[in-house]
Amino acid sequence: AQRLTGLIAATYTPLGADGQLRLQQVPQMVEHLLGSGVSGLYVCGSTGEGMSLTSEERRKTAEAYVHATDGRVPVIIQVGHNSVAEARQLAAHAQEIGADAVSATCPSYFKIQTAELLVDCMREIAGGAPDLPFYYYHIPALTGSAIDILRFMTLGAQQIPNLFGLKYTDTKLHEFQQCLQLENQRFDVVWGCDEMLLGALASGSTGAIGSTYNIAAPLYLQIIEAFEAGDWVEARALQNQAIEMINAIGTFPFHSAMKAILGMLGYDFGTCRLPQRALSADETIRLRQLLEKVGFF
Ligand code: NAY
Repeated sequence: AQRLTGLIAATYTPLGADGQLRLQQVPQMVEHLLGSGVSGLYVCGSTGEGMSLTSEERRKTAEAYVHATDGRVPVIIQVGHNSVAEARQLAAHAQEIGADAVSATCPSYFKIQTAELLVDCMREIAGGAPDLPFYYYHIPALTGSAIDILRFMTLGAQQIPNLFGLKYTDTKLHEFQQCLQLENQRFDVVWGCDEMLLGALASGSTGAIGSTYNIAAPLYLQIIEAFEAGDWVEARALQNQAIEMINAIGTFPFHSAMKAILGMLGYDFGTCRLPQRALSADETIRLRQLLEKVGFF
């Protein structure tokens, strides 16, 4: 399998006014993303509200993105679930429909305390899609499991045949850098914090998965370009623009605000499902004003 490179958009899941899936919006979004320079899709993650969908909805959403993408860029399906058995079935489905990779969070209701136990969970899930590369999705702020990620990857290298990499969604750049070095740099470690992309590039990142790549891929591609050209002043100024944009969005419930922005851009993806709340009409106006102030619109 090939490593992921460039910007991977963590896709949104389109919902209608009735709160149900509205997957006819997917092809148009995929064209927008590929046209804006995105080089992969990460489906049903945090951004895609994977945890708020039924398994049937997750399968349909995965199918819609895989079919619309039609092999042009890699599509990774996030299958994490509190039920390890359910996650394994979702992984098997991802392999069946021709996805390019599978990724999973750990169960999070019962907290995982040790790297050994996490290996047991992930071996079970990754085994559902034995022919696909598997990426553990490390996002301790949301799962609440504080395991030693370096130890997990070291053990996983021996015990999970298709463990290919890691989606690293934490802010510890030094730990991220060490993950890249592990086992003779064997793992594809993908960065997950858009506001720190430049720092991650400096630490050796070659791929990043994020939500704001849905709306601002060209800005982030400019950061990568400036970084590669060694133009640090420019790279910092561009990253600063991204930070200001993210801070404006983060004034509101993040993913609901992102879905509101998609609407402003002409992609009606509805709003987020419970337990996330929608923005009020007034908040949507303020969001637009804040984004105008930072130069996004
Ligand atoms: C996903 O959808 O699974 C992700 O890729 C998560 C990455 C995002 N983190 C969260 C918690 O949503 O893109 C980031 C994040 O939205 C961004 O850095 C702004 O904080």
